[in-house]
Amino acid sequence: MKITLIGCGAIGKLWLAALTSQGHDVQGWLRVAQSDLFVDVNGPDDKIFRELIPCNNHQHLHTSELVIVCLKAWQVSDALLPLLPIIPETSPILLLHNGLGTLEELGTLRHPFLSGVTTHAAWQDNNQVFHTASGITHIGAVNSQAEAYYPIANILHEALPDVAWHNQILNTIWRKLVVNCVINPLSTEHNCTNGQVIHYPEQIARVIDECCQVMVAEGLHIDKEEMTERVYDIIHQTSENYSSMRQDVRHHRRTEIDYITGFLIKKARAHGLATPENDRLYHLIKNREQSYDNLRA
Ligand code: KPL
Repeated sequence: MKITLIGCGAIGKLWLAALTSQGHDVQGWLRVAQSDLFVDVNGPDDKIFRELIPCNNHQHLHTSELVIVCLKAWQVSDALLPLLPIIPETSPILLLHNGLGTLEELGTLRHPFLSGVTTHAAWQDNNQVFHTASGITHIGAVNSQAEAYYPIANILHEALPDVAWHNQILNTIWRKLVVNCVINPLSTEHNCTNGQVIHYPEQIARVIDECCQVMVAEGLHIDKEEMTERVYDIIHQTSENYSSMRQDVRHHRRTEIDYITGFLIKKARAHGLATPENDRLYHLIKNREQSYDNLRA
C-alpha cells in the first residue's frame, strides 16, 4: 500500500519503521522538506530498524492510498490544509494525536477521515527512537465517507499491533481526553511523574466529575465510576512516565492544553456548564507557556 506519514516524531517514526518492514511503500513528510530521513527504532523486543526513508515527494503524496498524521494537535491544521488538494479525495486520512478540536479547524471534510488514539509509548533521544511499551491503537471513522475503510485496521494491525476498529471512535477519544485532562495538567502543576498524580485525589475527582458532565451534555455514554477506574489504571500503567505536557513545559515547548482542557471548556460553555477545576488548570498551563514565551521575546 502507498502511504504518506506526516510528522516524524517518536510515534511517527514507529509507524514509518513498522509499515516499511511490512513491505508498504511508505514516505515521511516533514515541515521543512528533505528528500529522506534516517529512521532508527529500537523495539521493546530488541528488534532494531535502521533505514533511510524517502520524504516529501509530491508525486508519492498525490498517489498515496492512506495518509497518517502523527503531529501534535496544534500543528495539524497548518500542516494538513495546504496538502489536502494534493491528496486524492478517495484516500483516507488518519489523525493520531492527543485531544480533540482539529477536525473543526479543517472545515468541510471532503476526504474520508479517521481518528485514533494510541497507548504505544516511545521517546526519542538524539534521533534514536526507543519503543518502550507496546500498546493499542484505537481507530474509527469520523465522517460517513470513512465508514467503509475498516479494513485499514487490519493492515495497520499487521504492521504495529494491536489496532482495533471502533464504530463509535468519538466515545473512545473522549475517554482518552478525560485521562489527559487529569494526568497532563496535574502532573505539570505538581511537577511529578504520572504515578505521583495519585497524591491529589480531590483534584482528580473534580476534573473527572466536570468532564463527565460535559460528556453527558454531548450525548455520549459515560459511567463516572468506570471512568475513574480507567484514569487510575492509566496512572498505574504509566506511573514511571512523565506526561507529554509536563515534558513540553519542561522543554519550553507549546503544549496541547488548548486541545485537551481547552476543548473540554469550550464544549462546557456551549452547554452552559461550569468547569472551575478545569478552568484553573487551563489558566495555570497557559501562564506557564506565557512565562517562557516572555523569556524568548
Ligand atoms: O497520553 C498521555 C500523555 O502523556 O500525553 C498519558 C496517557 C498521560 C501518558 O503519559
